[in-house]
Amino acid sequence: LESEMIQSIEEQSAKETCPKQSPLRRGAIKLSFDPSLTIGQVERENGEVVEGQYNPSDCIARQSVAILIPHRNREKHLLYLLHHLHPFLQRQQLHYAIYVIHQAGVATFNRAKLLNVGYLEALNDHSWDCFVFHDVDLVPENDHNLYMCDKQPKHLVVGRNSTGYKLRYKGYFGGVSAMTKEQFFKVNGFPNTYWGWGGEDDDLRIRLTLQKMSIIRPALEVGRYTMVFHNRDNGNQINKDRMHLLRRTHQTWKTDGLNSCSYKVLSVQRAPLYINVTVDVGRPE
Ligand code: UD2
Ligand code: MN
Repeated sequence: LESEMIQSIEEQSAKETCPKQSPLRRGAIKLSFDPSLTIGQVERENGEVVEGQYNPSDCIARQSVAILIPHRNREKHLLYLLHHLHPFLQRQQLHYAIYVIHQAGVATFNRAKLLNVGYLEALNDHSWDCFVFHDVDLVPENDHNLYMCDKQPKHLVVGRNSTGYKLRYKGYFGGVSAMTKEQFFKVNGFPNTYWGWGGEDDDLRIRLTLQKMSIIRPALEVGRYTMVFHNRDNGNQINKDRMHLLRRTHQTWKTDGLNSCSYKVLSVQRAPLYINVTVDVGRPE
């Protein structure tokens, strides 16, 4: 037994950092969305994921990445995303965990605040290097699109099916984006004060520009996503204040963000494929 232990310790220390370019990647893949897919099936396909977390066994991952998904009432989209994202991330040889931040109650949805909560709560588990803020309905089509952080904040959705795979506008930062722990901390996170649809992604863009950061993106053919079709949700009506709020971001960012994010965690469930944080984020004042 002792020699076995020594051997396993030796193997561990002999483990090398994973290569810069994972040999497991496949490039563009054809996505399928089978309406009869079940969570049990996705769990069976991902036996190496433990409580939403995965660590490559044969090399040391270059980054530890927390994927944060704001969520309410989109169970089918979540299932499709888990089905595609787990193998996708494993092919990139990342140490990662998937967090679903579930807004409790029926008050107006607050995507940005949920993502702040996700950042703060995930850091209780591990000192993640990198955070990926991820819409539940966006599925990446090409695994060369790296879910890793860089010297500058990264916007991963260059184009998607529903908008002809073109960038919507120059400063666009919505859908899926990646920031290091330090970058996100430096901008004081997202604002907490955007209730309903729209504007919160532009606010984050303004925050990082104020800190002299700039957005980088993968190549057009790599940053491709399929958005699963949906209508506007109940409880996520358009935020009519957003233009007004965006004009004030340069004054408000310091006091509206991570440092003022008050919420109540109602439960943390460690399911096989994700960590579900159910949270009461309050309601608009
Ligand atoms: C765009 C952006 C999104 C966000 C939003 C405005 C893209 C690709 N995405 O998405 O990042 O900036 O505009 O707020 O540009 N959600 C729920 N339940 C709800 C409502 C929302 O889970 O009831 C979550 C879910 O993760 C969803 C995300 O919030 O993907 C954004 O909401 P959306 O999909 O309705 O908005 P969309 O597609 O216009
Ligand atoms: Mn959407």
